[in-house]
Amino acid sequence: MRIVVLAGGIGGARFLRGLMSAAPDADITVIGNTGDDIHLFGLKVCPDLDTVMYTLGGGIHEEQGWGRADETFTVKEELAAYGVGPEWFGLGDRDFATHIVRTQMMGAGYPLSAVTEALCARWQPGVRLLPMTDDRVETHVLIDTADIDGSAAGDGEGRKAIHFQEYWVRLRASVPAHAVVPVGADQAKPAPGVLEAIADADVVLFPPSNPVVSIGTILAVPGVREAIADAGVPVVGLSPIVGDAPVRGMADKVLAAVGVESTAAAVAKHYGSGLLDGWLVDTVDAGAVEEVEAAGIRCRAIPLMMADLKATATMATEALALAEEVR
Ligand code: GDP
Ligand code: FO1
Ligand code: CA
Repeated sequence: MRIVVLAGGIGGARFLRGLMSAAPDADITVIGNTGDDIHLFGLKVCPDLDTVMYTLGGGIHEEQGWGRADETFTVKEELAAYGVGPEWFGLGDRDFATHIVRTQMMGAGYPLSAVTEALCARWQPGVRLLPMTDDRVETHVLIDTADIDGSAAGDGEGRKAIHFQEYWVRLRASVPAHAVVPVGADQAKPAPGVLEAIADADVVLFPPSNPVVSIGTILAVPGVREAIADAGVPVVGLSPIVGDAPVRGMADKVLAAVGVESTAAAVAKHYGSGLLDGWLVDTVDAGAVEEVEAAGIRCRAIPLMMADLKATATMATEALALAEEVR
């Protein structure tokens, strides 16, 4: 079976582990979000691609969910000693090597998709990991300047767009987001293999990744949403919202920015029945099943906490079973 998964970072990567355990013979292509990518110290950093690669390749910091296991921060400390920041973004020594290799290859003319393949030759994630695009896309978040500089609201300072990583990592999503813009997405082309993988898929899965800044950004690359709709295969998602809140992260803040409530049903309806055929919600949200089905999306309530590999594999099995049901 050929499975295409649209993935962000931690939610996507952890789900993929369960999927690989539930369907060991499946041919899995992961289309990874690159809207979180950021250039720091002259290096290109791809947090979500790296989170998937390290998680499936056995190099992830398990508790943290991102970055390398057994990490040290000597380079970051030395940079800080020169007064060179940003200090709010924790790049470790081992992780730095990945960004150096990536940036060096890109400087030599290789596209991100080829670089990702080269990095995966080391990590052997067991899936085909494709960036959503080889073009530069950067998610920016529109905030009120007054919320961060202490100036009085309405004093003419207005609003400004900041990089998504600054919004999440530096500000911890502590101020309202008024808009989320995947800058460059409208001009981006799907990376080689992306549209082909979707067209050849037997099923498309949306893991419990962030619906706005992970899956939403991938769907913002022209052609991707259309290819999924045109593939004519079951599209099944799992809710990242459990009990009306994200399990972790800032999905509630960025959902508010796009006018969507933080509920499992609202996220399903945000994707819409034109895209989504099936939706899994957590048992605590069983009350949402009727509302989702009324919107034309088949829905089931099952435990959706990825507490361990067994629980996550069961989620993946249920997602594949729902796909067969709607096929
Ligand atoms: P990120 O790029 O690291 O933020 O990762 P993703 O976009 O792939 O996934 C983030 C989403 O995963 C968040 O909105 C979380 O609510 C969701 N998430 C994390 N752990 C779990 C879990 O155990 N169960 C469910 N249902 N969602 C989860
Ligand atoms: N997340 C943090 O909360 N703080 C960090 O300092 C941080 C550094 C970092 C470095 C490399 C990397 O691949 C990921 C990193 N992340 C960090 C995680 C990541 O930027 C975000 O959690 C996700 O992209 C949110 O969607
Ligand atoms: Ca991310």
